Amino acid sequence: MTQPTSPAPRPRDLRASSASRSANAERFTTPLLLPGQSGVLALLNASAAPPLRMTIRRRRLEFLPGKPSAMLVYEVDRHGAALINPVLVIRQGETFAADVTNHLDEATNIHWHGLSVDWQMDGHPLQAIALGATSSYLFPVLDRSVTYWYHPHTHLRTAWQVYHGLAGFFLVGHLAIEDG
Ligand SMILES: [Cu+2]
Repeated sequence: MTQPTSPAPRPRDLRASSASRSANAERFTTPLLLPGQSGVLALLNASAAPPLRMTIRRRRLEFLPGKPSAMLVYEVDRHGAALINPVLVIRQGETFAADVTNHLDEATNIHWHGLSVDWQMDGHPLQAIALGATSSYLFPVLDRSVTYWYHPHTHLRTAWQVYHGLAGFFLVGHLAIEDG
């Protein structure tokens, strides 16, 4: 009976991977984007609030230093700070209200993905916001606490507009932060 000739497996040599890990760490200079009080994905408490005044517009955003990207964004002004594609947080049972102005050079609208909303308030392609126009969205938040999202439902342009940035989170729940 022959013995196995191949050497027993050894613990993996970690030196190479730890060296490549540290090389990778040096390349990652852009911190992970987390929801904050302003900027991209800012948290916005929509509970017991007056109607949000939101614009849909073009913006150049610099996610990587020195490499600005041409984007389409949802934007809300909060005391002079721009909230870009804000994370909208509202308690179940409250009424969500937003006046949304389209500053793009094409029609768009907002669909409240996953929420139980009357079709006339839910960004049906027939309910487009014309160039320069403002549409008012108003609906009771009937759904349970889950992560939803919002995005355009523009006839033939939904994917293009989403790819270029039009998407945001809509959370049903309680936001335990002071957002002024
Ligand atoms: Cu959707």
